[in-house]
Amino acid sequence: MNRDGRAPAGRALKILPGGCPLDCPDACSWQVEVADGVAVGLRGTPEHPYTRGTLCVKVNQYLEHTRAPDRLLHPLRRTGRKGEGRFERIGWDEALDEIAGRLTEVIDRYGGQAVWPYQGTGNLGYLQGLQGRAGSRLWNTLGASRHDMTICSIAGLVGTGYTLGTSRGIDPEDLRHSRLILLWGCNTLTTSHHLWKVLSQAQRSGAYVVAIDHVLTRTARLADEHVPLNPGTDAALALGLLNVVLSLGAEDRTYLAERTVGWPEFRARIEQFTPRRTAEICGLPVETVERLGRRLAVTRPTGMKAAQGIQRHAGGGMALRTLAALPGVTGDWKLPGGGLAYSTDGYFGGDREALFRDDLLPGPVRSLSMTRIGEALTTVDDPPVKALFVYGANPATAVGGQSQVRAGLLREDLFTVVMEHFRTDTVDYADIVLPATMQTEHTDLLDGYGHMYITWNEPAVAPPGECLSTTETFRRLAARLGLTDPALFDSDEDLARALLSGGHPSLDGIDLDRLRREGYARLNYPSPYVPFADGFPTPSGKLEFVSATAAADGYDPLTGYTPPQEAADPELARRLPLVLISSAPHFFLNTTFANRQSLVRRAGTPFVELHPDDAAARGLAEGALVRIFNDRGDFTARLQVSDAVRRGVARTTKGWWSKLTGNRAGVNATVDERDADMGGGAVFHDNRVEVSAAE
Ligand SMILES: Nc1nc2c(c(=O)[nH]1)N[C@H]1C(S)=C(S)[C@@H](COP(=O)(O)OP(=O)(O)OC[C@H]3O[C@@H](n4cnc5c(=O)[nH]c(N)nc54)[C@H](O)[C@@H]3O)O[C@H]1N2
Ligand SMILES: Nc1nc2c(c(=O)[nH]1)N[C@H]1C(S)=C(S)[C@@H](COP(=O)(O)OP(=O)(O)OC[C@H]3O[C@@H](n4cnc5c(=O)[nH]c(N)nc54)[C@H](O)[C@@H]3O)O[C@H]1N2
Ligand code: SF4
Ligand SMILES: [Mo]
Repeated sequence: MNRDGRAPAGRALKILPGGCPLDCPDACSWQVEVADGVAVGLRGTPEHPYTRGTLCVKVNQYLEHTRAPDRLLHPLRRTGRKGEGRFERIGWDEALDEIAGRLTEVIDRYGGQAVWPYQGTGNLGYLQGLQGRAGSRLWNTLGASRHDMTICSIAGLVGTGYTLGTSRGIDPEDLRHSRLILLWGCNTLTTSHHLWKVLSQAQRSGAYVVAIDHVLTRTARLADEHVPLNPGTDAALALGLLNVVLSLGAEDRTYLAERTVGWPEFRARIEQFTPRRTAEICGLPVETVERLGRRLAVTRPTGMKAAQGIQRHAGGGMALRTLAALPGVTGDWKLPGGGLAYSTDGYFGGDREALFRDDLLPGPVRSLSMTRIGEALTTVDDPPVKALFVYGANPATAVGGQSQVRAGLLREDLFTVVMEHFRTDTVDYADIVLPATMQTEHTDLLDGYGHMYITWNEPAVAPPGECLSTTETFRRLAARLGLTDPALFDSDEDLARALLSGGHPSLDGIDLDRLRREGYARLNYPSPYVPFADGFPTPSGKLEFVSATAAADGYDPLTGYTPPQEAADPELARRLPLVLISSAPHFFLNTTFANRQSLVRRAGTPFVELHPDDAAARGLAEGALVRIFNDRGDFTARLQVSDAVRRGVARTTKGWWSKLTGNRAGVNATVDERDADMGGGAVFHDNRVEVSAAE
């Protein structure tokens, strides 16, 4: 790459390698075409085996997004009241002086832990974003509170960990070898469409694809079968399918004897999930459970994909723990294309600790949960959070318990800095706003949680206005704070080299020079790759149906089914009959792009989708303005009536900024801040509501 070519107009055209930093498992490799210092073209890298030359409907417009008229280009200081979004332009010197002064005051009076670096998923890069915990060296030096990343995939990471000893499953590309593919609540065509190419290739060569989702999604429409189960009942379905497998004697006895722990106990549990009981829990015809169970019993290899959507409830961690156990019974873990693909995060053996530098911490510090920001800002006082540094995140929109979140952000005594690209809902609550670079303007190194490649992102153009990268902002802030540890001033390339030089075998032969030259590299794993051929990284070295680690953490030692809390509560259902699912929007990435007019036009207005029977029971017609509410809060949306959703389920999407839709609040006003069963995960889909006509 980095080739010099000829632009059609005869101008010199440079092509620079990069990659998409957004929170998407596909982690696309891209090429930026630059002419006269201006990015004139962006495309998916044609020869990249996973990107295959395409980006997506959202990121195809990324260059326009970098040049959008509403882009933040200068530091700002608040002039109005918090939440009003009135600011004046200031210079970087003034901004850094004020931040350094306020941080010093807070730390002197309340200690470092009164500072909360609140980093979200806006950028997943190792240098500028979440994977490298950008800024961690500075926050460690100051002894700031640790930010606990609970919002997305943590419950499943913990759950799969009990069974497998790791959350790493199979290489999603290996699903092309599967004969039966179970998609557990993955709307692949929306949330990771490059995987669909792998799945459709398998389908064309005869694989049977099953979409398990209470919504007939775009993906479910293209599957061979759609299984619309009750929300939060996946683990019960998995156990019911295994019950059928056992009744046919199709379990892999050799694998069970040699490679697993706790089979007699797990077998007894599976026996409790008869097809009839399973069908009742899942709200499915008993024939569906039996038919799919028979198919599972006779089809090797069976590959499964589960993502984040299915774990956002009170039994979400357990659901993933049990899904990871299923291929241990069928023996699929030993076959290419068999097993569970959850996350490939963790295959990259980069030396993350060399970036984080936790050795710089002055002592132990507390952790604050990303999803409990409302509670933390309004109730914690040991010490209280006095300075909040938000970057790559939009908590005013993205987090549950929205009214409490906003009450916390309104606190006059809270000093809030937001580093951003655009004036999000959260920016309106900032004291100081800092303009951040976008992906074509800074250096970064990325991996992906849905494939086995790493990517180098070369800055292609100069940042517009006064935008600064995250790394540079923290270097300057460290200097302004009078800190002198050289670790705080490492260049981006120093950081990248430190990350790549840990000596992990996944990186043999991959160094910075090669990455720069080639743009991306596949990590050193064979393809196809059977991950646990040499054993499982559990304490026993085997797949653990019974886990002493889980028991020590206070969980059922045996994997099984934990029902959702609100969704499975019949008492609550009388008053709030609908389970609200707010899944991924097709045209936004979380709340990113919800200000991009061309995408907003295609996304339409905020909607809620109900089954025709549920709409009729409430006297509501298509297009009606409705109020969706529970005891926590409410929001308004346009009604869509469709039998694509199950009775008893209401569907909307995450993403919309309330200020741009003219709404006081969004879906997260109805969502609870409480934790899922494992890892402090979020419960976005364990949320009962009622819907009525809006006044
Ligand atoms: N276009 C787009 N792509 C995205 C994102 C985005 O916002 N927009 N977000 C990105 C991020 S941050 C993430 S974490 C991933 C999420 O990726 P996914 O997990 O694929 O996305 P979701 O839409 O959250 O959930 C997928 C499906 O799960 C279903 N579902 C919800 N609860 C359950 C359940 O209990 N059981 C079953 N079987 N199904 C259930 C929903 O109806 C939905 O169709 O996507 C990433 N990709
Ligand atoms: N109701 C409901 N809510 C949900 C979910 C759901 O399923 N339902 N899903 C949840 C999930 S899975 C996730 S991951 C979270 C996501 O929630 P957040 O982590 O808060 O992510 P975003 O909302 O996309 O906001 C990211 C912001 O980072 C900014 N940004 C991007 N790159 C950079 C950068 O390099 N530097 C700086 N300074 N800023 C940058 C973007 O402009 C954007 O405003 O939302 C969660 N919220
Ligand atoms: S959002 Fe996902 S599919 Fe789109 S360009 Fe980024 S990594 Fe690729
Ligand atoms: Mo996420």
